[in-house]
Amino acid sequence: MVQAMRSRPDVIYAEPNYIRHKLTVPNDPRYPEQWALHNTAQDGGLAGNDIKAEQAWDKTTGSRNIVVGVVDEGIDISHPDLKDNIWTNPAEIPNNGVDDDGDAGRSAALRSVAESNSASTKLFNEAFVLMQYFGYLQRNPNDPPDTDYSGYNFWLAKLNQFNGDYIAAEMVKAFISSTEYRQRFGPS
Ligand SMILES: [Ca+2]
Ligand SMILES: [Ca+2]
Repeated sequence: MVQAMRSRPDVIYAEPNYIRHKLTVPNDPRYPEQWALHNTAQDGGLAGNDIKAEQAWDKTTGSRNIVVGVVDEGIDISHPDLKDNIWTNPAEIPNNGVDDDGDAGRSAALRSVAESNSASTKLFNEAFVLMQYFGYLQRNPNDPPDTDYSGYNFWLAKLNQFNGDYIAAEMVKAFISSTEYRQRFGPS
């Protein structure tokens, strides 16, 4: 048909009227509920307000050569959408009591750093002082009156000096009796 049309002298060009279908949409029965991936206003939102996943899947659905690490509390490795795609360590034979790939030393070292007292004290102290600013003063530590983190750094140094003992460092007391706190929340 197209050939016949093309061979006519009065036709400049002829193209088939291609019918295109989306091929790369998940077969998950609950996929239509995923408005964040493809928003058809199914949840009362604005159609098209989504991350354009289908347009991206039309270009690529990824590669098995790319391994994505997800830090989470757990994953259902028997989930039908995941079970064929979960990475397993080909060099490690599970449950044989042997460290086949010889990485036990490295993971033990990482674990001891992560669980060390000094690492957790350091993180605790930083988080605690931030909590003082966000929680008690309800401000960004870099907002006035300290435009250069000097207040935050002062309290962090103090808490470090007391090895994280915020009671001995009288931190909560100092914060709730501070002028800034009183101005915001009245006398304590
Ligand atoms: Ca093993
Ligand atoms: Ca191992």
